[in-house]
Amino acid sequence: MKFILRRIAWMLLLVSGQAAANRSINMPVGVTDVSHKVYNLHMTIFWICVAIGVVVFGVMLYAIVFHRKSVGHQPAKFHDNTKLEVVWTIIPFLILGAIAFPATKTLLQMDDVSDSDLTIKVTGYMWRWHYEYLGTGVEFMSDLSTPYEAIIHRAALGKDYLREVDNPVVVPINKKIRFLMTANDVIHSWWVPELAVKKDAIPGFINETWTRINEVGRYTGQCAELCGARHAFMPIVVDAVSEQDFAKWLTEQQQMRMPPEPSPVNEQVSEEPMLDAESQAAPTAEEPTMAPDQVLPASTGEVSPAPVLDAELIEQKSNLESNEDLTP
Ligand SMILES: [Cu+2]
Repeated sequence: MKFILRRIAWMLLLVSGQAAANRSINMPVGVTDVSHKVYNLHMTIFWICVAIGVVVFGVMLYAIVFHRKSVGHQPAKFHDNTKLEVVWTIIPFLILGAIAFPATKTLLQMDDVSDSDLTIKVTGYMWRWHYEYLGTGVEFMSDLSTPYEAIIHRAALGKDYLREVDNPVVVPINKKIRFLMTANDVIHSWWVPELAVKKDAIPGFINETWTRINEVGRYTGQCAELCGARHAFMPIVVDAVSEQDFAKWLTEQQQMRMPPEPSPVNEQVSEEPMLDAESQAAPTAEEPTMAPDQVLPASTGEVSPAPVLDAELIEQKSNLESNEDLTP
């Protein structure tokens, strides 16, 4: 008996020692207030589970060892013991209540996207991410930048193997950043553990989430929804920078995207309206095609039907009226 107990004690010591030495087996504490709360919640519930485990298995082991039949114990008879049944219903209920209260509070905070300073629309593609900084004109694709030779192990693996992209998402620290998540083909999931953000990107739906990063740094993540052959090759890189650096970066990006000055030659040629995919996709401010309340999709993510223009309505109405004239 002593031998078994000593073995269990050694195993527990070993596991806890390893956990302390290598914290990476646990979830990261993260760099946002919400991530700290999520981590603390996780640890609280973990220790509650440990305590329950120790008590339950302790009682079981004690009963098995000291009340075994071979030492002459008779089984106790406590069928239909109301007191006991009430106690073992109330105790788990109280424990669950104690867990549910802080958990719900944190979940509600994670869900509150109001009063954001910046909104970034994130679209998942097979197999890359697209970022659009709403209202700034800045948008870009973010692709894996690990060389193909490294992926097929014909070149040395870099420090950020499969964790590097050509265009990272740049965000300011200490600002509430709202993310609108959607996808263009299949379901993806935008997951950056250190921001405690993991949200599904679903075609035809818009999910919302937010973050406020406390520390400057580079935070990496990956797609967390099995989305096809190159699911493992669509990493996420978030560069959190100071507010000044972000303003500088944004201005640079905007200048890069400025349309070239129209030359006289171009003006003569471009009499016919240009119909490229982009100009069709993004209506300009001069040609509103949406009613003001339809500019932002509802949080249910349903796509609003295309609004009917006044001219079309008038035409439909006159058609109806002329049909009515023809009916006998
Ligand atoms: Cu994906």
